[in-house]
Amino acid sequence: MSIQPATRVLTEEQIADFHRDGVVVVRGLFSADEVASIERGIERNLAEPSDRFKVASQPDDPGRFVEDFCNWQRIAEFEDIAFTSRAADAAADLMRSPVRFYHDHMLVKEPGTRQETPWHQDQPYYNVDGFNNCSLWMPVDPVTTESTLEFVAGSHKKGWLMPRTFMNNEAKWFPEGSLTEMPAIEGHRENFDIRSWSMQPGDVVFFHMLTLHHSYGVPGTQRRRAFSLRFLGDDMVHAPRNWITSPQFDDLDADIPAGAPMDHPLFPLLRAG
Ligand SMILES: O=C(O)CCC(=O)C(=O)O
Repeated sequence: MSIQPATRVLTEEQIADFHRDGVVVVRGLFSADEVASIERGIERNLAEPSDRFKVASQPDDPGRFVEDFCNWQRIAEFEDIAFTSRAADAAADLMRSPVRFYHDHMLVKEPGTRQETPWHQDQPYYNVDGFNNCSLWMPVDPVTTESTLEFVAGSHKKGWLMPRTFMNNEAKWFPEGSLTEMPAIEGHRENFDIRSWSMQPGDVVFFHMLTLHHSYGVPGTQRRRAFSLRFLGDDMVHAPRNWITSPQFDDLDADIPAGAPMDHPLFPLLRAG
C-alpha cells in the first residue's frame, strides 16, 4: 500500500515554537465530528479495557485516574483518527520527516480526582531512542488551566531524567542512580518556565517526548477525558530494555534489532513526509 504524502497544516511560527519550547498548542485541529468519534472511542475503551489498562490513582481517591494504551487495532475510532485526521500531517510539519505511528494512549480523570500526573518525561518509559518525535494530547471535555496539561518550556533539550511510578515514586525502569533525578518543580514553580493553556475539544498540544509535563487532579463535577497519539520521526530506533517498558511491547526483540527503525506492523507509517 502506498503511503500518503503529508499535507501542510501548521504555520512556520507553530513549528518554530515546538522546536524552541518542546510544546505548541494548536487550536481547532480536530472537527466536531472527529472529537465526537474520539469520545465514542474513549467510552468504548473504558467499557472494554485492554490488558494494558491501569488505574493510576489511589484506592481512597474521591475520583479515579485511568489509562490504557495501544488500542488502535481494536477501536476503529482510534485507528481512524491516527490514519485519516490532520494529526499525522501536523506531526510531519513538526518533525519534517516521514511519520510513523508509535501508539495511542487514553487518559481519563473522573470528577473529583485528586491524583496528580507527576512531572515527568515520556521517552524514558519507552523502548525508543532518537530525538525526532512528537506526541499529541487532546481533551474531549473542556479543560481549564487548573486541570490541563502543563509543560516546562525548553526541557526537551536538557537530557533524560529518572522515570518513576506515578503513584509510589518507584524506579521500575532505569536503575536507581543511573539518570539525573527530576528537579522539585512543585513548590518552586517560579523557577521554571511553565506553559499551559485552557483547551476546548478539538484543540491539541503537541510536545516532545522529553518535554517535562504535569497535570493536577480535576475539581468538582467535570470529567477530563483525554486522548493521545505518539509519533516517531526519521531518527527514532528500537531500544530494547531489560525491564518492562510503558507501554509494554512483547517479543519485539526478535523482529526489530536494537538500533533499527521501528519498521513493524505495530508501528505503521502514516505519512511519507
Ligand atoms: O493526561 C494527563 O494528566 C497526563 C498526560 C501525559 O502524561 C501524557 O500524555 O504523556
